[in-house]
Amino acid sequence: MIFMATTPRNPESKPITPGGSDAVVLERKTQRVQPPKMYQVVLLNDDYTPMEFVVLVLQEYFNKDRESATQIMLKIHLEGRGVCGVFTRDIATTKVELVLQAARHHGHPLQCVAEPVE
Ligand code: TYC
Repeated sequence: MIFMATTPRNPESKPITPGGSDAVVLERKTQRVQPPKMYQVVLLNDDYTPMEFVVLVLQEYFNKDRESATQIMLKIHLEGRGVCGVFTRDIATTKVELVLQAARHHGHPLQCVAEPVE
């Protein structure tokens, strides 16, 4: 008898055990892919870093246009901190390192952290 390859014939829907009736058949488990945990990169206010430097950082490392970079900088200046972007963990920690490196290079005390998003 010839069966079509795409139509398994197993009317009693018992597990097919090629190795004989005592073979172990593992149930197939549905695999679900979870979205990655996300991290927000936060800039902190201080009294010494020039406003212009913070605006440039937001444009350079967080792809903000001049206007939204200025708004975010002012929010940080007034409220103490501000979110610059949300990323996967590796991207977020890399951005923090790049910002800290640039700040140190220019002699500014600007602080930047990554924190998990709830
Ligand atoms: N407070 C700084 C000043 O008055 C400006 C500033 C803004 C510094 C944001 C850090 O993340 C910061 N020069």
